[in-house]
Amino acid sequence: MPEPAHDRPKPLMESTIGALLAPGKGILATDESLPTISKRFAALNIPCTEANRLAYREMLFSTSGIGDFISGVILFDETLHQRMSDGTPMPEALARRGIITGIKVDTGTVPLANAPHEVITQGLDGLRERLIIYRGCGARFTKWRAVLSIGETLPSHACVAAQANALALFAALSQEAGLVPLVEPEVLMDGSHTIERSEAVATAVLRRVFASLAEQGVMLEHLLLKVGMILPGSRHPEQASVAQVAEATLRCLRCAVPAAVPGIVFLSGGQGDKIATQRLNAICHPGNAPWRLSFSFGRALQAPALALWNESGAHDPEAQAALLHRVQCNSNAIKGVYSPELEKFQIGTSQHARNPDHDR
Ligand code: 5MM
Repeated sequence: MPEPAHDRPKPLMESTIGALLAPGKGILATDESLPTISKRFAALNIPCTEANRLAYREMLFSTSGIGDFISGVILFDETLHQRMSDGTPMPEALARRGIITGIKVDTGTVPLANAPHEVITQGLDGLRERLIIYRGCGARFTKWRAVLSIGETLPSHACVAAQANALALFAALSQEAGLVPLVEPEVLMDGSHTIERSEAVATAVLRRVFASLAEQGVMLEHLLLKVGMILPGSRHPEQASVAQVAEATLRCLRCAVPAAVPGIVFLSGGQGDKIATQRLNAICHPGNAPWRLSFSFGRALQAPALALWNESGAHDPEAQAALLHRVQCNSNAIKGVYSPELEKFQIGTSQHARNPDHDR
């Protein structure tokens, strides 16, 4: 029988949350599953071999100075068990840079029965046992992504309820293991819907997710929420201003997310890297919210670095400078002090390389 909520391992989760939400720092999502990383590599004609996946991720994590702006990295199962080229296990290499290891624990999506256009996220079978292994390997937080689409009649109540229930079961099991769950209900931006519809759907989804979390006895103080910004559909003819996106996003979150949740981190969801940073800056203006706000971007942090990456190299100064620039810009954004002017001043990694203890 699981321990009752009040007996669960709280100090570890509290210190993990405190470190993940450190001022000026965010989370780097590098938990692309095999199909997703294959797609990203294929777009640049990079062979998707295990050696290339390792070299690419080693390049990202060994960027000098990254620990100044990144508090946590989300890994895919394969990466958690890999070693850097000097033999250091991945979680240890990250810890040396002051970065906490997180792990994607869902196993992807399959079509939802009786709902031809919707999916359900899998991975609950055997999760309790896997979490013990992940914690033993050094992971301190977990992530589960539920995907929901907007269409004329989508998402269905059945899909929202099933995804919310799976997220809550995942979160309860993670907390039982002393791992902080990153609860990610992602409403995709694909479609031609308006920003108003996007806000209404996201609000309804979040309300259902928090109802399910309550049903499963999940401690709100010991989880982080990962969500998308409220945007019009990517095929909607009118795009929204940065201010409109920030207003709609904050209104949605205030209506649906209890203040007991310590932090909300944003995914980028296919937005361009610079516009994602501008919108993050507008959302995170100080005093805007009862929760700490930050980023957990995948594509919007990695895209410029991946485009520059020389596939042979686990140490590629140009790609690393591009990554460092993006994490620094987003660090400014969560303090509300980013301006597009900063894009002109991409710093190189060399200034950090002068001090070998910089990341510790
Ligand atoms: C990095 O991609 C993550 C895993 O996606 P798949 O299961 O599809 O391979 C994804 O969950 C990611 O963490 C979030 O969507 C944030 O990434 P973006 O690119 O949306 O910021």
